Amino acid sequence: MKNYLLLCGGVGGAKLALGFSKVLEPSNMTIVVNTGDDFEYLNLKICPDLDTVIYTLSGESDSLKGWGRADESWTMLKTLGDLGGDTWFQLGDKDLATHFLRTDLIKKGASLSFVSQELCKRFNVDHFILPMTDDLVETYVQTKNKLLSFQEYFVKLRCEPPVSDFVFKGLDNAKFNPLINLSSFNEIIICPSNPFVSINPIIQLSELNKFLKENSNRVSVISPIVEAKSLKGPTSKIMNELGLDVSVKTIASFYQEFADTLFIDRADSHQRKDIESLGFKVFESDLIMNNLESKIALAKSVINYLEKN
Ligand code: FO1
Repeated sequence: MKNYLLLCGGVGGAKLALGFSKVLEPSNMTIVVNTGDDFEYLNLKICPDLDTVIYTLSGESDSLKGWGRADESWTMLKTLGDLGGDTWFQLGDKDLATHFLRTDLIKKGASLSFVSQELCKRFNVDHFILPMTDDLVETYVQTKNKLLSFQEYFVKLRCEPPVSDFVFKGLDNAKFNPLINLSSFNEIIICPSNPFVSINPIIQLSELNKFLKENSNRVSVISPIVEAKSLKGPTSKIMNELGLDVSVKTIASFYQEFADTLFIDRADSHQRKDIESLGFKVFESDLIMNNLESKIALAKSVINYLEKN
């Protein structure tokens, strides 16, 4: 069995990561998660994508929303609102415990990698889930009049302002996660997460960026676009605003220097030739993951293909 490294954002990527975790042993896979969405809120260190992946693999995530915890209660949030506090970012009571624990460990000097491994242990997740870096990288969104912090754009303003660019503060000085030995992985899978805000901060980290460019024959992308629509979140809206065609071909162009295989949905079969002309090997599968079976089925089809090719 080959060794797989998954690059993952939040809700969309976590679905495929869950499928992979049901097929591969922990010794055969590691998940690297975007931390550009992390921020401080009410003096707590919040890591939405890491928590989404950990909750999803532990079976503790709210399956409807895709983020936060199942069977959540909202007493703190309601009380905070009653007292006139800020409630635009919804922190549930159970979820809060994670943020308290993480903030406390970090204040005591622990790295984000250490905290993530601790949380995995406490949530009984055996697979390795690590932040892309232990350094601070913060995603900002350039809108017409204002540079917005990512969560302000995503949650507070519900992705409404048109976007013209993204800024990843701290990226130039951030080191790719030192616990990850890139050369030990035969295959690198770019999950169907938002390429602009979830995957780009990861693949722009210089060590990983160089590795991917030099080893693009080991890198596969699972398209986040099916039939000109995002599988999850604002990917297609952002593509429109950036003047890009909402298609799997645009996804191929975006990743052209980093990857050599693109998994597309059967519904996008007609674009196969265009993508092959960009130098990609193309594999068609069912990319819509709306239940556990379809997540496992997609993971199996990706793994079966890559084990043979
Ligand atoms: N997403 C929302 O759309 N609204 C929220 O109020 C919200 C709260 C939240 C709290 C904890 C957490 O781990 C995630 C949360 N998310 C919320 C999701 C998150 O902000 C986004 O899904 C990601 O940052 C994008 O990947």
